[in-house]
Amino acid sequence: MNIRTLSALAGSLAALFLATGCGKNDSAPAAAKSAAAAPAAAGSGIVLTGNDAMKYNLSALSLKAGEEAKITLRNIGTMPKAAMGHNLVILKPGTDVEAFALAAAAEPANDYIPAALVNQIVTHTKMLGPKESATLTVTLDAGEYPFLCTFPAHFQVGMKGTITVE
Ligand SMILES: [Cu+2]
Repeated sequence: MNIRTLSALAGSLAALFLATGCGKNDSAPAAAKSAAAAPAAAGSGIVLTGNDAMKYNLSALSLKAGEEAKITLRNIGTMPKAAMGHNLVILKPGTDVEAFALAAAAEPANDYIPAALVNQIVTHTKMLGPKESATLTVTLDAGEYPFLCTFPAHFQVGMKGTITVE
């Protein structure tokens, strides 16, 4: 069944429900859910999501010092990458995050990674579009590591947090 058939089917189902006044229409959401669930299988570990409201689902992460960990970022939004991309940039302890975010926002040609400040980065994902995901594998020493999304204004709206490693 192709997309056109599906949407035609969804359309006629919606028309049917409108006509009959029946409010139960779980067929279309079920299809959407199974499509969105696919990236969840991207390995174990911490799953961080970013959405169209410029929010991560988590702001405080905890890891054990010296232990390898996987952190996956999933963009669960639907807006185009050019308008609502998300990344995950982990910075070294003590970094001036605000200054970093400002410098990053000025470098769209570099995927919003500030070339002059790469020495402040532990690791980072690429900028992700809707339904994309990326996994970082890290082994960190004890400390407080700031993280953020460097898409313009997202840090200022709250796409930031701290990884506490003990
Ligand atoms: Cu973002």
